[in-house]
Amino acid sequence: MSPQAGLCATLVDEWVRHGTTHAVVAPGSRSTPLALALAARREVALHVVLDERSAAFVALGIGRATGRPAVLLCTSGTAAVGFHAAVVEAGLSGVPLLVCTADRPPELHRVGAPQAIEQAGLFGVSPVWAADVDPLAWPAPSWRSLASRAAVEAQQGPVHLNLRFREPLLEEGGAEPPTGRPGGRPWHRRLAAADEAGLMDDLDIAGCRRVLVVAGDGCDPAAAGVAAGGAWPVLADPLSGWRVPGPATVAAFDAITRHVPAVGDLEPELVLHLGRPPASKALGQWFDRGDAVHVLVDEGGRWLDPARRADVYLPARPEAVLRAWPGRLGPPDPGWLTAWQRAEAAAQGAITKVLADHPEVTEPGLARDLAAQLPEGAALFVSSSMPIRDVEWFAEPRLGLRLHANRGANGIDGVTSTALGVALARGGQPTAALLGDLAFLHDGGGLAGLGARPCSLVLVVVDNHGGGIFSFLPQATTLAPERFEELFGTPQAVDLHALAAAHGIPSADIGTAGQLAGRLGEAVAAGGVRLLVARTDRAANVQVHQELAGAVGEALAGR
Ligand SMILES: Cc1ncc(C[n+]2csc(CCOP(=O)(O)OP(=O)(O)O)c2C)c(N)n1
Ligand SMILES: [Mg+2]
Repeated sequence: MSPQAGLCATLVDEWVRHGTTHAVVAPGSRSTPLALALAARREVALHVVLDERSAAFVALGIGRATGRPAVLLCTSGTAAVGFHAAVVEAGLSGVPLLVCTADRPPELHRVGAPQAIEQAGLFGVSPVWAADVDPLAWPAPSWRSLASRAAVEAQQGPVHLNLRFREPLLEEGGAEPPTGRPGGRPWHRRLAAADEAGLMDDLDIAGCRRVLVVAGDGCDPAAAGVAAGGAWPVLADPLSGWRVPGPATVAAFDAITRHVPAVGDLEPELVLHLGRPPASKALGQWFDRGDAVHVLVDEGGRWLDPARRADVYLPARPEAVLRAWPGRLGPPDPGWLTAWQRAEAAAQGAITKVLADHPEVTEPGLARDLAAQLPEGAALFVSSSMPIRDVEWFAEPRLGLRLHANRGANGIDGVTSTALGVALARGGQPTAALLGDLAFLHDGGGLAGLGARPCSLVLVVVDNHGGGIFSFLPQATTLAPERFEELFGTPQAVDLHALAAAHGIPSADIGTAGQLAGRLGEAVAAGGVRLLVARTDRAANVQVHQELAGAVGEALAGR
């Protein structure tokens, strides 16, 4: 199967599942793969119109009359420009329209190839959503999601898919699209909150008794009690504000889901993802192996689903769904919550035991202890890389701690400055930051004038002399050690105390795991800005993570 023929068959199949009934095609050669795929489906009425400007207005009229997007297709070059007037009108009127422009592949651009113009972004601000698609760059498992999202977004106005087709454009033989959702369902759907009741029947989830909640950034911390006291296990990312003590709270989900054979009784039928997904790869991979129905709830209706797994996007308040749905879905399996509670208890016990045997500072231990020992009412800003993972994976549930992290783009930049912003906004209330050494050095400019700021801020830097996260990647074991260090480990040997002193910021070492409480207490009591430095070793850090995972695995197997 050629990728582009397969992609086109998949696009059309998903669009048919979304109810597409009309396609308007302006003739041309580069658009052959999609034109043939459209012509192959009886469900789609095909209208061929020579002039692209007219074709686009015909499609606009169909969208106006039916409330559903017509597919509009042309070849590459000025043909695509001809669509522009109707796309502008569809954008301003909010008329559904699915605009597909065939394009030449990237290697034929800017070399004098015929009909090769810049088509990505051609329609400016008019499209509600756009994708520039090289079929070779999109793996087959992503095709249905791409098609489905285009159809969902096109309900609100014009969507532009720029499709970079390569020769041969005419493929022999049929192309099998990847399997779709059962029952002819589209891959994704976006529902209005009002459609929720229909959703239960449609997805056949009203009978689901093993419901799992994944709570991430985007939940309302004020509703933490609803989640923690509910009948469904809540895998609570600390950034959700819902990692509070309660019968339903599960904190050690990363460690638990690393051990698939040991967690068979924890398999959900339905997963509600509330807000942004956690960093845990183990959790995502575990979901990929299961066959649960996934529903993504986000108040802003954002597509926070990098795995393209969600059946349904529900633009609703997470806490509202958590209040309303248990009543609609019927009584949960009695053993369901208990199974997760046992797993959580076993995992937490194993983590505590392993860390108790490490009197030296470990990165997981530091994250766990810092989150536990900050005073009531404190805030903690956490930098990307291992600090946010260690807090997500090892911090225990507690009350009275607000977590913050720059997880929109996951940069390691601006960390001291963001922490300062958080601290300034909180007046004299204690704020701490858990930062990697490279992240701390990256924002060296953020130290300027910091000591004189009117706030209470304890900067805790994990100094593993470089990028510790990279030691967990295959690069660490595959590349020659010197090459790995040069490109990834990026060792640094800055005297962080001297750096702080140069800015007039008092500092101290955290020399052992047991010293954190004292140093933190002193720093918080002193107020102002302080630096605490904990030295760790990157190789030893990989080992302690492995030791923790192994211990949790054994504890789960012995439940
Ligand atoms: C602005 C920016 N540059 C580069 C990266 C890529 N990056 C991700 S983690 C990392 C290393 C971070 O090291 P450190 O802050 O010491 O944390 P550690 O990995 O040791 O936990 C880098 C360079 C990034 N995420 N953001
Ligand atoms: Mg580091």
